[in-house]
Amino acid sequence: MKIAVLGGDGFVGWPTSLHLSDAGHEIHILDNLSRRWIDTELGVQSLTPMDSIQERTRVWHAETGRRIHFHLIDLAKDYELLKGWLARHRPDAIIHFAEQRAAPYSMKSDRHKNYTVNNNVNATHNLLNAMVELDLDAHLVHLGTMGVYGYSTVGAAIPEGYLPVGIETMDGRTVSQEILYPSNPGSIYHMTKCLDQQLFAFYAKNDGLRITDLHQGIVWGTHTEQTRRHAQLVNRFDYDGDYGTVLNRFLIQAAIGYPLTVHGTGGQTRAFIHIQDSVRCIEIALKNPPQGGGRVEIFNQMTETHRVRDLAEMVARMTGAQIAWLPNPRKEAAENDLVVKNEKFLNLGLAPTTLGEGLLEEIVDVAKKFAYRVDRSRVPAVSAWTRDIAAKVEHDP
Ligand code: USQ
Repeated sequence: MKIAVLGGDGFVGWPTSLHLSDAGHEIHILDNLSRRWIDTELGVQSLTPMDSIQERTRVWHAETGRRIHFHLIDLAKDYELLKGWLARHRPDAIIHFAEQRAAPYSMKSDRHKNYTVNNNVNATHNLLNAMVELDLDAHLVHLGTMGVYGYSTVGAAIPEGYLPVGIETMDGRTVSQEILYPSNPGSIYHMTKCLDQQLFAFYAKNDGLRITDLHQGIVWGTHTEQTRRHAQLVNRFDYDGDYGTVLNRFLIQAAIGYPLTVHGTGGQTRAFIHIQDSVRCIEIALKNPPQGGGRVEIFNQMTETHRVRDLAEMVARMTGAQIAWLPNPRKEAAENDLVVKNEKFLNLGLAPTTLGEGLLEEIVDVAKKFAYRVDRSRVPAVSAWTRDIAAKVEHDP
């Protein structure tokens, strides 16, 4: 297939591009390199030394003989450029990662809230709009988030996107209907993914676009089979308070002798998936496009759930690290349970990589290797969800 990977220079986009190129597909990365600009804005860098996208694709070609094409396009701002590119290339499938993905970054300031909403919502809408205008019947696979559901399960498992409900009619009958699971975002970033869901539902219904939305959990790990092949193919690996995600942060913190930064009681339960499974799931989704019919296909892309404090205790046992119990900069439930259905990927052949498989040590080793690149002052998470919380977090020693 000819596949456009929008946001193919990012944390999941890059290993996905390599995985699909390796599988024989013709890959075109469209990216505005915003993630690299945000590193510059924040004054942080990936723990792993990353080369330019042009250099990465050159090395991939030298290693494998396969080409990955790169096109510098801002989806949110350059509608005509995007439309022109799609008109010329008419890809068979489009994978859409091209959004600002960090919840703390999205809550930093009014400017960051505006940026995240404008960037994410415009990127998604520009893409859908152009596909209809060009009569492009490509399968669109979008990377969504488990965060669209919120994290309280009221004792029931979260289904894969849709919820059957019974509605009482005026004449006293009960009719059943299927609705999108009620969205309950916990940050501006997560809210943009809820808005994406509405855009997808409309364009699938109105224009018959074939869309798959993958509600992914928190990714852990950094390497995939392909990024291991050459030092310059390495994936990015974030440790800072805005972009580093919880388990990867704990592992890096353990490697540099920094106390593990648990927010609050660490009672938050979240869904997780290893980066290798993430790229496999995307391939499985590509191979199983929806047949149309006006309904968006939704998968829960996660393999395990864990409580934050259990992860911290596990990493502490494994490495001898200390745990720091910190005031929570976020507005979120202190404790929650979470049960998630993920049968669709399992039925399509996904064999999950779990925490128990020795990969945690590998991540600590990667972190130790590049520990000299860590700026310890950038480890704390300082983006607060409200002014009240900011005042508390600042005043708590
Ligand atoms: N947390 C800590 N200590 C830390 C960092 C985080 O206790 O040092 C806690 C947070 O308070 C939160 C939980 O760990 O309760 C998860 O935080 P996270 O930063 O690992 O994940 P999140 O902000 O939810 O976002 C990440 C990705 C996002 C993706 C999402 C999937 O950045 O792109 O959509 O995970 S999910 O969480 O399932 O919605």
